[in-house]
Amino acid sequence: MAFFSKLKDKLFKSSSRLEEGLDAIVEDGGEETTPDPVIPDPEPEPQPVPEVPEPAPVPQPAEPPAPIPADPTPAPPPPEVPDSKGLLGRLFTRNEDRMVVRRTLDDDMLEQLEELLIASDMGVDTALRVTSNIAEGRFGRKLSTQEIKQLLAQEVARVMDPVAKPMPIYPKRPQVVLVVGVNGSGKTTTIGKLASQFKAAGKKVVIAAGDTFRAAAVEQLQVWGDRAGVPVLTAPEGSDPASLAFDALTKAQNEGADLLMIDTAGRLQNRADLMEELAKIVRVIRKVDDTAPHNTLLVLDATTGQNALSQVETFRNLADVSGLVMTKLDGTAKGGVLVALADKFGLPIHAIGVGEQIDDLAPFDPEEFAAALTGLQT
Ligand SMILES: Nc1nc2c(ncn2[C@@H]2O[C@H](COP(=O)(O)OP(=O)(O)OP(=O)(O)O)[C@@H](O)[C@H]2O)c(=O)[nH]1
Ligand SMILES: [Mg+2]
Repeated sequence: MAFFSKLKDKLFKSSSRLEEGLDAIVEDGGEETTPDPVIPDPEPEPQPVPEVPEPAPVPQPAEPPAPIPADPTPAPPPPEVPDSKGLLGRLFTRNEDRMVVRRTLDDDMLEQLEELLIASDMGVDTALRVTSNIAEGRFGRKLSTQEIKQLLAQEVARVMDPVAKPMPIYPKRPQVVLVVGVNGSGKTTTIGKLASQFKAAGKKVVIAAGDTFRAAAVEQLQVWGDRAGVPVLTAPEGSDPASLAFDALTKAQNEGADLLMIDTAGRLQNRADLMEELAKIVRVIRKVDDTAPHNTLLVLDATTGQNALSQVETFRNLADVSGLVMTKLDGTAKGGVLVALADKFGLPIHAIGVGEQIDDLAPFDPEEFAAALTGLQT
């Protein structure tokens, strides 16, 4: 799948860390083995004759015998030239290729696996659970790196499956989406990307520039609004973000918008005043619509690793976080933190950011993510 290779490329740092670690673990105490016949051949079978011209089932009525001059024998199945040519050589190469290092799954190996997963930011609890699931029923078996990758990807996908949910869209108009997170996590960028996607899906979107602290923040959001083709409602620098949110919602209602996305200033968990301000935004928009906000998205930066866990805890206590977006999964070796988040909180993961461009926001797909994270070739 095209997207898979893109995600895998983008998650290169996470997958290469895991891959290198797994290779080292298996090689440490492993031994070369010929392939176990039970283990499925990871190489794709050679495709039968895609290059051979179609035999044209219906005879061409009065055509001269011209069109396919190169093929004098019409009926017999095409000789499999590549196979017959180098059969011995091929078998030989394949045997060579398929000599694999395997290591017996024992306590030592499990411990090393746990350490590797912890080092990949999966968190201690999740790493232990994942490894014990891998070990179950397989203790004493010889496993290759590829087999461990498959098992690991399977376990990761199992943890992630229940949380992979796109941002829900409700019939309520305007649906209010409040976007929160610590400084620099990617809130503004994510709003721009989401606005562009919703607009492309036919929604009438409005953005409110609730980060009124910095003039630059408003300008940045306006750039994203222009890119996405979506209006941005602003207030003067230093004005009260809650009153901007109030005005924006009133306006969005009057204009019949489908979605109002409210950007907010980045706030560190330890700044009580900023946290209080966020609570005020929520109180004030509820005066216009007591069901708002309908989504509170917490944007997390994957490069912060384990700190993302405490961010979820803090923001969840303060603003009823309904879903997560994890940004900057490109270029970090800490992608494993997403597994820890899913395992610990079970909050929906709506999307992942894999770059700075407008289309670098992907829906979260557990199987793709698991394969990309573990470096599994599919
Ligand atoms: N590589 C990469 N960079 C990203 C991604 N998302 C955001 N960024 C970059 O991260 C930086 C911060 O992004 P912003 O969107 O400004 O973050 P913010 O949360 O709005 O920041 P504050 O408003 O200052 O709290 C910018 O340089 C973005 O281009 C992503 O998925 N991948
Ligand atoms: Mg911002």
